[in-house]
Amino acid sequence: MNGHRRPRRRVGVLISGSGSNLQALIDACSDSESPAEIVLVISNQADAFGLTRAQNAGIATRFIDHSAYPDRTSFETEILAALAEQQVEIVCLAGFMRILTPGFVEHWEDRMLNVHPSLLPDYKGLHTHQRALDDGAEWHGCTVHLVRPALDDGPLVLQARVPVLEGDHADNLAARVLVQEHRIYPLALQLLAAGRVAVDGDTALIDGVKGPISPDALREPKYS
Ligand code: NHR
Ligand code: GAR
Repeated sequence: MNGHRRPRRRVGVLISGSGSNLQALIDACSDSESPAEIVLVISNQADAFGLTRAQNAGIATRFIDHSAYPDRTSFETEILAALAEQQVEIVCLAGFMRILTPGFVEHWEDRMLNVHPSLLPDYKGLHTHQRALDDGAEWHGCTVHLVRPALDDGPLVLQARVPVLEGDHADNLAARVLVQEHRIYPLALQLLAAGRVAVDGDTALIDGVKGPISPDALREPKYS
């Protein structure tokens, strides 16, 4: 089975919470055609529901408690050891709530993805949905990007837009965006794992096309 294909890229996912994006990644990687395989899920919160999701899928899990370490670097050294032990090649942040030091980020340069609930570079940081509403934005959305040391920075890979509707509140707007996160995050991981993402400075190239691109663009002939 699969003997004629490249081995799957080994993926580690870092979480802190419910992990609905983790579930979307797990579901996509369960496809026998997936170029990516999730081999480890690490949480810095003991009670993160994402750990249960991983266990239910037969994926190895680790709880690494940041508060048990004197500083960020020693916490990250433990994460790096766990990732190395499982021979992880690509890291996905999925609601992981600890800022990573430049040393960790540089170790995973162009091999670490994050999903952010805005159309980056708009609305870096927190409370993105409320800020889009407060600005009267017509469009909002989400982005998958390669992680660089600066927060919510880095080459943009995929972006999905959602309309802001009359009467929207942050909660229902967030729910509409989350549906799209669950669509673009697995797609971006598949693209990276398949070697279809290149990086030129601050720009990601997806099959040679400058990112961010829309998931719909992947259905155009040049991508298939
Ligand atoms: N690290 C780097 N270097 N770059 C990014 O873009 C990162 C990152 C680490 C996490 C995710 C991001 C998010 O999902 C992420 C992106 C946590 C914080 C934060 O302030 C900021 C951004 C993100 C996640 N964390 C506090 C800290 O001191 C702790 C907050 C808490 O524990 O609740 O690390 O939004
Ligand atoms: C997602 O909406 C993700 O984009 C957001 O947190 C949620 C995590 O959900 N991330 C940020 O706000 C980053 N600043 P999940 O744990 O169910 O995947």
